[in-house]
Amino acid sequence: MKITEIHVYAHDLPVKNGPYVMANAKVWALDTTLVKLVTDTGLVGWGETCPVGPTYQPHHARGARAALAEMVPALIGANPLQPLLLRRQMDGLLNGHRYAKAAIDIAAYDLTGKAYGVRVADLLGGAITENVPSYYATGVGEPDDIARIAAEKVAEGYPRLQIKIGGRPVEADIAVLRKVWEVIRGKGVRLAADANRGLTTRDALRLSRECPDIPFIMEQPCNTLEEIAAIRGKVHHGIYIDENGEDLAIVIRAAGTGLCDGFGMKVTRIGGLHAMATFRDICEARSMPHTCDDAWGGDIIAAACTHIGSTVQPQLLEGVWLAEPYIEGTYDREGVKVVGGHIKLPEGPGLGVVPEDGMFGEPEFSVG
Ligand code: 0XW
Ligand code: MG
Repeated sequence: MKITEIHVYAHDLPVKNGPYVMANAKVWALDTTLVKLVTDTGLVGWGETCPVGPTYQPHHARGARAALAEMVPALIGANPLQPLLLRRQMDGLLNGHRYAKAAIDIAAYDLTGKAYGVRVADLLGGAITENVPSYYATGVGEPDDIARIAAEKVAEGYPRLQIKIGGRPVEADIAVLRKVWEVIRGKGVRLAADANRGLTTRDALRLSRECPDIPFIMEQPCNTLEEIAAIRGKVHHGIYIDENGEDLAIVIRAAGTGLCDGFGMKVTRIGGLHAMATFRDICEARSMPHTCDDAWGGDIIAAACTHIGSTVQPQLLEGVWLAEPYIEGTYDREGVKVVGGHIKLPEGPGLGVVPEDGMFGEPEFSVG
């Protein structure tokens, strides 16, 4: 099979009741990038990448499209059924920019699944569940508001909550975590306090010391791995790395040196589903829990995260986060949805999401 055409689209995803607030980003709408691979067999595959604004990570929407524009002319004629070789070819065309390469990788998995008549989860090793647990991520907010949302989401069936903190006086974050704990205590819900790089080491230490009775994990408390290493031995809580987990080499280093207890991981940041499966296996080898998320994105990203999430050992899966509860609209009739805190694995073949014809308008650019 050969790739004969590649089309790249930009598409707007408005945030319901925006903005969504994190320590370093406030978002009202997301600019997502869709990739359509067309082959000489007539089969097509879809990929997507969607940074959550330009300040969350060193990624941005127009950067993704510029990186794709750099690579796609040379991908005409490539075999999409060989994601590893495709990744190596992309690495030979452009250094880094894994979040853009991920859109091609996801589309290649979609095509491969369609070509063999199987789901992407099967290509990734096999699904262990058809009903994949999710988690709910609140924004940064006031104690009463966040505690109300926490209670609602637990009642809906979410097995885990992630409370956003950071970017303000740490007293406010401590008050939010205390209030949330009051309403969810005893309900068996796991808790993460995600600072999205937004705490100083001083405030991260204070947060942990003032909440020794609340069993949250601290997700990406500080900006750099060095800052995390500095607080690692002094805090009472487990630490997960998210934004700093930029590639597999960092994951190996963090796991190998005991820098963290788990990860928040994004399919596009690590380079796509191929790299994400390797990440999953590294974590399994060291019994490290992790999420299978993305920064943001529509149904293609949601399906990709759900397929890989379905293959993770249940005791190590911290959930698959979807943007679906926060955005309007779906790419096909069904969409990929969180219901009762869980996501039904799409049936496939491939990703199992077939965007409606013309729904992204004219491509921003095409080759082939
Ligand atoms: C909750 N998320 C997976 C989605 C937001 O874009 C950021 C994020 C995180 O864990 O940092
Ligand atoms: Mg995070």
